[in-house]
Amino acid sequence: MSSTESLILQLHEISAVKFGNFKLKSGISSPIYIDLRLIVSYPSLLRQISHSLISALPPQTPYNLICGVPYTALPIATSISVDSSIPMLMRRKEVKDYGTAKSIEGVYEKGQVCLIVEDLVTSGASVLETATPLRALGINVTDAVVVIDREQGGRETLEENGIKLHALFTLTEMVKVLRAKGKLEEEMEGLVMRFLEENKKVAVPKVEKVRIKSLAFEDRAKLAKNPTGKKLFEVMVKKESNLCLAADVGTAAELLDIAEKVGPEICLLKTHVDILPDFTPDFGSKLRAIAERHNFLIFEDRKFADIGNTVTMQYEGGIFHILDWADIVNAHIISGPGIVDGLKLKGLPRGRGLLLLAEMSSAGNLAKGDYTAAAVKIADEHSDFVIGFISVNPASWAGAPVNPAFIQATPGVQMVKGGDALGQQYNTPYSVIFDRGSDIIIVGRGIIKAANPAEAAREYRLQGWEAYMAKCT
Ligand code: 5BU
Repeated sequence: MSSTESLILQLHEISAVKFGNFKLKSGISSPIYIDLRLIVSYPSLLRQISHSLISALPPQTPYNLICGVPYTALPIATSISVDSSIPMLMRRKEVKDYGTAKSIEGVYEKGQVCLIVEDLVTSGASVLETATPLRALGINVTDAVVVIDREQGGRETLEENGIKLHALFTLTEMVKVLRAKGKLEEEMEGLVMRFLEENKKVAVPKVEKVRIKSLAFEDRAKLAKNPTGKKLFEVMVKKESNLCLAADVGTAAELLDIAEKVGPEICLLKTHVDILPDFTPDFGSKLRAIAERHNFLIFEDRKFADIGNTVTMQYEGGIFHILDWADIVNAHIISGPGIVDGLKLKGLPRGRGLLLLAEMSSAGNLAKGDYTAAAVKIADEHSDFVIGFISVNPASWAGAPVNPAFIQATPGVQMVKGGDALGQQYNTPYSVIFDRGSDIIIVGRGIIKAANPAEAAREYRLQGWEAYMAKCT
């Protein structure tokens, strides 16, 4: 019996592979269920798997670091590291909002090569989620080794991202061995093979969708008609940053302080000026001085929503004089295109830009479907003043492709998918930029609540930029 056959039989023996009728996390029913977390209870099997994984690599495979995809592959990676005396790195799935807020733990140098270890590859997304922060730190990732390849597009997706996949066996091979060894009835084999075939078809379009190469920000800057839109693209390129800080702090003094600290990492700083109890008329000029020093733009998240005539007054007047200091403001389109005419009347002569709210990040919001499409239509009619959208999933927008001169900026971003107690919904930087097709990540509490906001901002910038680079190659 080959060592692969022996491994497959042992996995079946400990019920890490089961046949029957299982409801998967995604809601679909599956005749096969694989749970390699169980191997931590069988040390000799764990050792055997680690040895086999290393043997599965071609002899010339370059690597001097090992990183397991959290969580199932962590013990496997640890076992390989201990066995081969090659140091390991650990990726945090959730970045702590205290301490150092690092996503990669361990000692490394730029230019080292890290082998990624994973238990099961389906689409390849989880391997990429681990490769992205490593690459962002200057660590090379060229190979990934995995116990089981589900053959659902993962190999191809990783190949396109410069990662060669080495698998101990495919799911089909596993099913064939179990059938040959009498562990599986013919009928169940048929059910499983049919299930795999059907799910292969489901996975393909998803993989192809994320592979549409994006136009670089440099090229999009040339298409922008509005000077602020153009400048924003240029700042992003110059600073290698697609990070917007949502500076929702308690006072104007704190806001100016965090702007100074985080300034080098961001392309844009977003304010809610009406939450600052110590606002004074010189706030705008103070913030603009910091923005100039660190080369970022200022976005007042005012969310205008009234008729054109009213918003002209709200934009330039009152206590805040937003028009004087904010490069960018945003507006709902609930009141119709007149709101854009009103804001444009004041903003365009000053070279300002406008973002339209096409989608929102909060649970149950009503900005979807026809509403989102209406925002795109209004933007097209005012592309001299509108610079883009607040959006959540622009890659999913139906109809004609959106003009690449428009910038997509997405709130609801943290290192881990989740939400808060009041309806906010979070996606990761990688998923927002790479999967959902946005350009700018807007991050508030993920940065301002970190013990070291500048360091946290740097981590968000690197992840956001790496995801953008991955989209352009
Ligand atoms: P957070 O701390 O990262 O959750 O802050 C998000 C910021 O983005 C906050 O200032 C919100 O007002 C803002 N926001 C949002 O969260 N969702 C939206 O759809 C829009 C703005 Br529009």
